[in-house]
Amino acid sequence: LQAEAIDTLKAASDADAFEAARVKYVGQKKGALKDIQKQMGSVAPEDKKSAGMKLNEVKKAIEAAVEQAQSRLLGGDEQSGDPTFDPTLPGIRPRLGHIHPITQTINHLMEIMGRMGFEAAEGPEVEDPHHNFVALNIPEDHPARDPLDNFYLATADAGAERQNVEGTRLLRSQTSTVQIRVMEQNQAPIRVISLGRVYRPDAPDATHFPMFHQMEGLYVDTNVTMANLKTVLRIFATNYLGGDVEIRFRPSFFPFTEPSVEVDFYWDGKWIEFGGAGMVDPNVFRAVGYDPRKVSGFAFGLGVERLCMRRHDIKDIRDLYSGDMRFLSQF
Ligand code: FA5
Repeated sequence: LQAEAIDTLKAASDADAFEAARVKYVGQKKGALKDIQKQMGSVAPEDKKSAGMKLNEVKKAIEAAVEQAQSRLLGGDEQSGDPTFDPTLPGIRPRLGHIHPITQTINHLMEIMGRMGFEAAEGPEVEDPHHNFVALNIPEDHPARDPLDNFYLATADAGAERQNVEGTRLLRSQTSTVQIRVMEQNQAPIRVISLGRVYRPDAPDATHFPMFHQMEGLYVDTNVTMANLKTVLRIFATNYLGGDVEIRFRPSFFPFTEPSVEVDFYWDGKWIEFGGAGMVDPNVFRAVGYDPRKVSGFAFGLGVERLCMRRHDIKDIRDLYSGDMRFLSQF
């Protein structure tokens, strides 16, 4: 058997002949060696040892011949084990991932604001009512605190969401939380932005999503005015959206700014709101231990998705979170 197997393997002139010989002699199911191995059970006990040694010898010799034939026919070690590998076929190009359009937008916004001297600050996405509401001058009975408008975490005190019960936590509904955290830990002057995720149980449509991103800005110093706020937002908008972008400020209300405005850009025949802003309310300064007679400041919170959509002409916010490669690979 040994001589026959070695001759056949040596004679194999192509991959098919080699494969047939390999199966015939060393195949795991019906190979000749397997057959002999099965018969070992019927060998007389006194002959078992020598028969076993002989079988091993034959097996090694044939396996060596298989390897030789394989590297002769298939050209080397890297293909061993896969005789069907064809090194002449073109390879499959691996698909490289890339940065998500919202992350690209965040990086771009940070760069623009960085040039105006704003440093990046961060805060947690799981917040307490103090930072999300109380210190922002949002009282307990304010509709913004409604459990239907927020993602409260299930805590031991279910139903106690509206009170300032110790341990109550929610997914932050705005990045204004970071204003409080920054002022708690730093003295004026302050010039920061904070970019991150916020969560609201809003029904998804073309301009709303339950998870989105905001860019918060906070500027605190002496003698800061509304003119400073409007100038910074105009410079920002023309830098990010282009010199011909039209923006407008509308009077509005936020508990944590006074006066307050909403900011719109003009897009496809319509005014679209992209953020809120205003002069920091004296109550907010008091909540963080600042003296509102000595400092003044402005704050703004802009929707990152809406900015990204306007710049890249994306008509539906849901495309950004569909995970559809046909959409994402365009960025
Ligand atoms: C706020 O969240 C205020 N914290 C903004 C602010 C900060 C005002 C500092 C004053 C001072 P508002 O709820 O309007 O405001 O949200 C701000 C922006 O977030 C909106 O203009 C919009 O661009 C974006 N936005 C709001 N809800 C959604 C949503 N569901 N999906 C996508 N973007 C949203």
